[in-house]
Amino acid sequence: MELEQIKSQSEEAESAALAALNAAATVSELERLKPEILGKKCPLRQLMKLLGQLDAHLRPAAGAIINEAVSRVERAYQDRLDHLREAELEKRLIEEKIDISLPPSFKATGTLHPLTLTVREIERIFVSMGYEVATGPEVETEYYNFDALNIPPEHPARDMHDTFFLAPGTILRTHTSPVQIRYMRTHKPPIAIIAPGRVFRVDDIDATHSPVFHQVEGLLVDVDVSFAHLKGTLTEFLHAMFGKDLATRFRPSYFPFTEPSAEVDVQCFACRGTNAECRICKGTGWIEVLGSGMVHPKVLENVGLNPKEVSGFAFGLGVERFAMLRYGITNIRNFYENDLRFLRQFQQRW
Ligand code: 2U9
Repeated sequence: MELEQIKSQSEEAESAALAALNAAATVSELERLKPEILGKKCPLRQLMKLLGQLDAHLRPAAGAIINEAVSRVERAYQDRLDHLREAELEKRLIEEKIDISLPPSFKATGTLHPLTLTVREIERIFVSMGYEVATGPEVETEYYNFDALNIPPEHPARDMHDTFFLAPGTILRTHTSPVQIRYMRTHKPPIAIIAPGRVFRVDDIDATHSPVFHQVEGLLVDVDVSFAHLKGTLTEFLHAMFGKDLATRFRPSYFPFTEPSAEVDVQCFACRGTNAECRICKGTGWIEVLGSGMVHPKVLENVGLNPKEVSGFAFGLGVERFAMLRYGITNIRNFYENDLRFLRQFQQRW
């Protein structure tokens, strides 16, 4: 056996191995080929068995020829593997491509009603001052709606012309004050709540009146609550609602459930009192926005509190009136007709 023979057999086996691995078209095909072209029993390594038939001094050279051929096949194998893996990844990336540049299909969502937006704004301001939001039934007893609030049986508000009567002793609530009566019966002072909700009064519909409307009332009861607390709280609220630079004014008034009582005006945000023909304030320079007062001692007694120990203030506002001022709406009917052209103007964008 000659060195030349080993050399030519090695070259043959090497080119067969290289041809086979270059013919493999996929990673898995190539991996399946591996034992056949680089395994212990592959033709190239089998050539080592022929070394015994060579003269001893030729064996190292022959061994080196075979080993170098194996190394080249190993390198070629790795190169081919890298190439096929890359090609397959590239193909997957193209096939599985997601077009993230497409705009989403836009679903039309509902919009919050301007009365809801207004109630939420009022709630946000009072919650920030530590108040809790309380609710209660719309069908009430005459006791909770009137008697507990120091409204006597002969009071005109209790007339059939003003209140919706249901079964004897039950009515549709005319204000949310009964929510606060119920709350005081079940909670001890300190109490700080607002009561938003729907209320009902017999009324003909016109641009500013509706038999169904909404109120937010508020109540604070604790030791040593004074009219100064009422003034400070409501001024803070009106500044947050209408703007810090607007003046406020407290005028004496009367309610059966508060004593003393006050109506609260805010300076006209449209003309600030500079336009005698202003449509918003009717030339007065002031807009009436709140009723308020110190909770009547009788009302505290009616819920089992001692007016010598605790005192409180209360207030009430009409949500429709607030929303009309806030959004410049001139007809209350807009709130209830559900005309989408009206409602869409309050679409929130975020
Ligand atoms: C309790 C005690 C007292 C709530 C109050 C007003 C004044 C008031 C009106 C505003 C516009 C009703 O919607 S409106 O027509 N409300 O002027 N409300 S004090 O007083 C209370 C409430 C609960 C236990």
